Amino acid sequence: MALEALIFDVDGTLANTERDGHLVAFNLAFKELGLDWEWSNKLYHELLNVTGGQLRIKYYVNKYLPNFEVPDLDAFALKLHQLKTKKYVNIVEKGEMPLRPGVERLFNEARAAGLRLAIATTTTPANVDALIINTLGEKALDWFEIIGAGDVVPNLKPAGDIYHYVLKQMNLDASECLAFEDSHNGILSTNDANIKTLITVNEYTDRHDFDGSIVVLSDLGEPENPFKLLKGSPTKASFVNVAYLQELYAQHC
Ligand code: XBP
Ligand code: MG
Repeated sequence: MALEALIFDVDGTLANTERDGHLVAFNLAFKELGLDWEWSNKLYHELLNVTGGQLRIKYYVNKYLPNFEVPDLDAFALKLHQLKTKKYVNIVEKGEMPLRPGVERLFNEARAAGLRLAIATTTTPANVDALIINTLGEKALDWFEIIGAGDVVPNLKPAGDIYHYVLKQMNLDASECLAFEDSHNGILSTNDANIKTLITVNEYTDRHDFDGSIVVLSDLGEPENPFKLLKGSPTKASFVNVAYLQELYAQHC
């Protein structure tokens, strides 16, 4: 077997979308619907354990607002979430959501090396398209053979469904791929699909359990801005490039 493809999570992995995008968008949507809810960054740390915006809203209502009355919580969460998606896309369209260090470079190097690229995320498809278009340009949508997103599968992460779906669509075995994740729910999902995984942490996930990962890094790094190795064997690499991925693949796959 050889390394054929790289599969990327989106939120927290490609960009810091949670703090600067999703959280802001949720609060804007609450305000516009006249709700007096405001999620703090501290509360959002907890709410992020629930993947998927609609499920997150319902978890919040059930846990924190037991007296909140609404005829149909599912319908309410759906409407609120649709507004939140619009707000999120607006934020991304303003160009306020840069990619994390090394992401664009690695996409380019991987494509040049003939590696196949895909995305596996629980976020809403419109969010992924907006992020890619506004950071890399419309053409970059074609860089990804499959953009597996949202409820295209029955169970969101931590279930492995989205990774199984992407592998099937690409006709690849898990052993031919590496995945990139940032969270405990993400590694549970790739573990379920048996895909070896690199982690880049962020402020919400730096204390998460990443059991099963092959390496945990601060970020992908750049030649002049090395990553910090948080877990895994030190090598000469100071930023993630195709040579480093091949080295990790040879060691772990
Ligand atoms: C991302 C999520 C998403 C976003 C919100 O998880 O959990 O729910 O927070 O997106 P991952 P939506 O990075 O593991 O894919 O509101 O569109 O669901
Ligand atoms: Mg993520």
